[in-house]
Amino acid sequence: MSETSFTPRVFSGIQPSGNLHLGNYLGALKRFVDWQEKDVETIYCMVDLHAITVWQDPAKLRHATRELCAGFIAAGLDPARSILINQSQVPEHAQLAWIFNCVARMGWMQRMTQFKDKAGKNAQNASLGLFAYPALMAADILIYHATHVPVGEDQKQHLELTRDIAAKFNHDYGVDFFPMTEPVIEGAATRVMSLRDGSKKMSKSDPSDASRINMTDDADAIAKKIRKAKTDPEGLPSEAKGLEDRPEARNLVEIYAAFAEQSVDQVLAELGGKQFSEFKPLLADLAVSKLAPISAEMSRLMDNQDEIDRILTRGAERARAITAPILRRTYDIVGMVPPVQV
Ligand code: AQP
Repeated sequence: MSETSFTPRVFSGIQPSGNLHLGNYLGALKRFVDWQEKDVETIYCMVDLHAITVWQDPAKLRHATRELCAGFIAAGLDPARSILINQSQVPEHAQLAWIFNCVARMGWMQRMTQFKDKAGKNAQNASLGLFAYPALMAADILIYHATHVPVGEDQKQHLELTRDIAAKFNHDYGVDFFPMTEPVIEGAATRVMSLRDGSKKMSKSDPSDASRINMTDDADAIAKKIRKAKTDPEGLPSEAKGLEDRPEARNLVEIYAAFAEQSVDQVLAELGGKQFSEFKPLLADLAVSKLAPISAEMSRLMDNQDEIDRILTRGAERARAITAPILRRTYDIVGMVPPVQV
């Protein structure tokens, strides 16, 4: 295990907290598939230990974890080419997280905007796990010595903290053991916004179902949500700067661009001048053509949950071949006595 050069390796995860949505798909899942197609090792995780930082009904959590695995596969992840894992089945994530809890500083955590957003006004009543979330996320990534992490824009701050934790660990112990991971935030829709309010990101926990397109929505529901999406009275501009200060309009154009694999400028060169009454049906058709097959495949896969459980068990075995030696070496660096044969 080299401590100075790191082989490219991709890791990322999604919480199985239900309502997997278009933002998760365009910002994360679709990018995961792109990386799988490159000549690099890819590891993707259903981060159930993160999900329980806020209350989860146990039966719903189990269902959401299997459904998320079905979503990964339906979107194009191949368990033979990518390692697909359920975080709690690979105990080294939580073990390294404890070490990182002792490396990260309280002040760093207090600056995390996601904690402030999720804890809201009642931060004293938030779980300790929600506060420590970014240290577990750093462990998820660094237990694989992952070099690249594809995520949506909202995770940028957590990835900067991952680098801070790696740098402090390396510095405190005088080693070059953990890599400086690169966040990979790319594509036309790195921050998909709510369909009801262009100033809020599309989110699993938004109480309004109309605010998001769920990956389990059928064609009718997708088309209806796009038809009802908030817009402004103007039509589409012919270039991107015409979308400034028009968050709802920008959001719909970016979603279109991401599905069409075009830039926003390319979309506007073609469709600029159209009214939203003309654009929305085009967007709905495109979204349905991309999402309906994924949703159908998810429900087919959910009919065979034993197979999903086998995929996750095999994934965990493959993952632990990577994580166990990295944890062992971390413990050695920190000064823990290794077990011996008795
Ligand atoms: N709106 C979004 N646009 C682009 N990317 C997004 N991601 C999430 N929302 C958007 C990306 O999806 C990946 C997994 O996210 P997560 O489930 O781990 O957590 P999250 O970011 O907290 O997702 P939500 O939907 O916002 O959940 P709640 O409502 O529970 O907070 C990440 O790569 C994320 O960037």
